[in-house]
Amino acid sequence: MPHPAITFSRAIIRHPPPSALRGLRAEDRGAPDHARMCRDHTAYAEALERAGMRVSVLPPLEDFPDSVFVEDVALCLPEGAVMLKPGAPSRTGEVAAMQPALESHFGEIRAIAGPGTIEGGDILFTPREIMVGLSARTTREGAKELARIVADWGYGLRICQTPEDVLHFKTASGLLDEETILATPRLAKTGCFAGYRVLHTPEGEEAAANVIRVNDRVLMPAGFARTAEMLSDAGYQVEPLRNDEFALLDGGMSCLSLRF
Ligand code: CIR
Repeated sequence: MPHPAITFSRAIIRHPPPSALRGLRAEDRGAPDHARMCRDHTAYAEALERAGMRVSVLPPLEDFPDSVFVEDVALCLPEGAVMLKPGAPSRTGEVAAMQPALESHFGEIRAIAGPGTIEGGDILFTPREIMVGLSARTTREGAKELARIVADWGYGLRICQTPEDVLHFKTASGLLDEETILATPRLAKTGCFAGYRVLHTPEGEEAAANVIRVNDRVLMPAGFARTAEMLSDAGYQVEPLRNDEFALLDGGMSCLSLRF
């Protein structure tokens, strides 16, 4: 099994509120079922724990239907946390609600002031660099502000392009180890992963790209047998998790946690 890219010991997640039924979605394929969402969320937390993380579960925020997708509001780095600035107006208030939870873990908290916007789903942190995909949620100004904010921590930031009609850069990619990325062929074709080893999602399984490497295992959405087999054949310990309800809101493995 290839070495993990980064090791994690803690995760922060937030309980899905009943209002999640009204969460944002690119295409309406029906509302998620709240009870099933809670069940899958618990299973996700347990999977993080099995991977060796201590998981803090924050209370639900009824005023913010998408607040279960905590990844979008902060970037957690070893040197400190950066509060981000969602491009979706209904999600702006989630940032202030998250900050107190991070203050107990990080000595330094910085923040994107705007006017640019940037969501965590568009940020792929690798041991070499921070990649940011511009999207309908993440602007060039937002990416450039993040670059300025993390420069004195020694990080280089590379701006890429999230494919059109794809919510986030990491909807179509996930880091598997320090040099390997799982990506949809459409995103990989842009050349943004030059210098990395890239594994492509099989045709028809593009929705499996949003995996997360957590210490000794890869968490991935269940129901993508060919991707699971490909990753397993490549030496990864794969843990498929039910994600149908979150997928109705365009959410996947990475969005549900902040890991550090
Ligand atoms: C949204 O549209 O903002 C949510 N329904 C889904 C956010 C998913 N987040 C992520 O991929 N990082």
